[in-house]
Amino acid sequence: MPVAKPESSDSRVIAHVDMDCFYVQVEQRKKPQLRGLPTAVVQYNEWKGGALIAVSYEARKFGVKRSMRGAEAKEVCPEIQLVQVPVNRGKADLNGYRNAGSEVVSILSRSGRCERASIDEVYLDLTDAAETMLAENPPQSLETIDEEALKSHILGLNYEDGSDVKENVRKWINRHNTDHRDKLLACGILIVAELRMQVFKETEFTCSAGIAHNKMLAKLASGMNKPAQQTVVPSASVNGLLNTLPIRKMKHLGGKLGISLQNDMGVNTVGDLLQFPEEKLQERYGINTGTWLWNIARGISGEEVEGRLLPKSHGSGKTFPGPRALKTVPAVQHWLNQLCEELSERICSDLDQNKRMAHTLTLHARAYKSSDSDSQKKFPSKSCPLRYGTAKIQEDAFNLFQAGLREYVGFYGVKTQGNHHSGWGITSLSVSASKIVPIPSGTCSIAKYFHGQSTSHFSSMQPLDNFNAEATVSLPPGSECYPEVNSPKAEVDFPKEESWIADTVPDLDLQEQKDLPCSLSKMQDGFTQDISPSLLSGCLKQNQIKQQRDITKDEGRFRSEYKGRKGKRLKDKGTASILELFKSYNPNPFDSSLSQEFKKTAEGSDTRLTIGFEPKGHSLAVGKEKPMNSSGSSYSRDEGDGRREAWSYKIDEIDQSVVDELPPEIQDEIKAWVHPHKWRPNNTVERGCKISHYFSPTKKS
Ligand code: DCP
Repeated sequence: MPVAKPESSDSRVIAHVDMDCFYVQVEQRKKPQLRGLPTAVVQYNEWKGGALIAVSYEARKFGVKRSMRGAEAKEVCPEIQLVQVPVNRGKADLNGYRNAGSEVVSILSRSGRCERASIDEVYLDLTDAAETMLAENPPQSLETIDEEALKSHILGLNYEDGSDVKENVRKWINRHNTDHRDKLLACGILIVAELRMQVFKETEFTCSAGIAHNKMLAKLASGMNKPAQQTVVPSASVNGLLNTLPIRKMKHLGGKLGISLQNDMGVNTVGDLLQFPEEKLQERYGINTGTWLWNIARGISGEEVEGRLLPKSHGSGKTFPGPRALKTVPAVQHWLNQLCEELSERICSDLDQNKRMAHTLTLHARAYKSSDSDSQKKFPSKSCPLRYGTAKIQEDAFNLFQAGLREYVGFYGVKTQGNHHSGWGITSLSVSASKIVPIPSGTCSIAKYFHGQSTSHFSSMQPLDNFNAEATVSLPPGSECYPEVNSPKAEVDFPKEESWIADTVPDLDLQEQKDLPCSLSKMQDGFTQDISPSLLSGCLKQNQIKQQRDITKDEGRFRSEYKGRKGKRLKDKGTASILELFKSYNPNPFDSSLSQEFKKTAEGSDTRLTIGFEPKGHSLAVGKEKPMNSSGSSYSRDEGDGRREAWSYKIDEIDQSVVDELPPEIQDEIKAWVHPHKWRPNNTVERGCKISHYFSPTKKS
């Protein structure tokens, strides 16, 4: 829970933009004949016409609600148009909605810092734009104010005295005798109205918005007047808004904390919190939460708009309610394969388009045991380092599942059940890729020279002990109504978003921080440890590019060289390039005892990286491993003793310029070893110089 920074919050201009009945609008754009008709989008499901997941405002007038099934909706509104969510691999395919959300984000992000909060919600920090407008082009100087801005709802403005509402809004926007903050909000009104019109013009989608001095208030306001309207919260109206607001409606207060406030403190509305001094709230709920509660009661929130246009993680899931529960391991594997295929596609396209790499694969499941008194036991979520490539993800996810199942039913239960029903059933499955970070530019510049060949990934030999238990996911109540776990809000696409998402999916960031082995967490803090080789391997495979494997000899060499060696401690954890990392280690790169190899060994607190050049085999090799004992003093390549990875590249396959990026003394050594004709006369790079070049589906190997 963020601790508020009151001083920074009250002169900002923040907007929360929320698309109206989003999936319906996407479907109506595809089929314009549906526009204006009562319409709902239903999940793929034969039972009672499927679950409604989005309902148009025309249908809402008839009493159609999201909690209904298609058949019920038909009862209250016989003319309702039910549109099925697109289906792929036997599950809902949300790509069309995701892409439509991205279209909107790209428009909104033009005018200020933009945070994509869910598939159809965005926060904008418009402070700079508003300040500039106020300085250069204040509302009073404008000849006309657009109708869309005049339709704004300004909390606290009297709309009931019979006077011309739009005229009152115009006066409010044009006020001279007001403070700087309200003047900024007036500019915000004009900017947001303009943005919403632009979104409509370019995408045909309508959206609603809240405009306030912080994210919390903007979010509360955006839902107050829908569809296609905007609501403004001047600071003078904050108390009025919060006084009567039910406490459970506040972000973070929909769960246990909200219940405790109601039951233990008698707090039913946000305004009720005002009676408690900060110390009292701190005493009861701890320093941070106590301060946070004290602040929100006053409408104070220092939460920043993050400046993030892309999701923090990707997820793919499916539920199997009632009789559709999966009862055999092969059935689970079949569905896991489908989910992993989708996940793999998405992370590869993220890599291709955004140059971002995911680092953690997590499996969540819900299960029941029919014959067990311990039926409350949750299926443990599991995670492991993510390897690129559909087959690898499928293999790892299946291993994670088996590890989870062993824990859930006990080893004996898994062994004996085979293809037969043994009293357990899986009612939901999902896989997610998280810890997504941009590829550091230095590493990218190295990666581009590797041609995707000769990769080997030892981590496929990871023992199951390396998988980490996580808190079990709890799906939202009524998830039967939403058979696909991977609805954008239920999945982990945008895990930072609202309370019910937090209730639905564990906060992977926090969980993983806690549960990952420390070596991995530390490496992820400092640098991307697994950049080009496994990455190239996975995505090139995805794109049907032929891979070669010829590493065996070099692996063997690295295995023996790793053993017992000790490097220097990693000092600069923020190093972006893998070469930078190497440069910061081992001032004496040559180890005479290594004969015709040179090595650079980097040791983090418990992870070692080694780069080597093997002249006879004309190969460059990169290795990484984890210590076998907790003291970190002994490194081993024996199976089961930790995690290790190594890659090797034939020198013919490496562009000269990759060597040019190595430390000078190493360059000299390599060049002396390598046959001169292997090098071109200058440093030109033959192939495309962007990493995306290597993942383009049309590229030939
Ligand atoms: N969604 C879903 N399952 C849910 C909730 C939502 O699949 N349980 C999807 C369908 C929605 C989209 O996410 O169209 C956005 O959800 P919102 O809660 O923002 O609702 P809408 O945009 O549909 O309507 P509103 O205009 O009330 O925001």
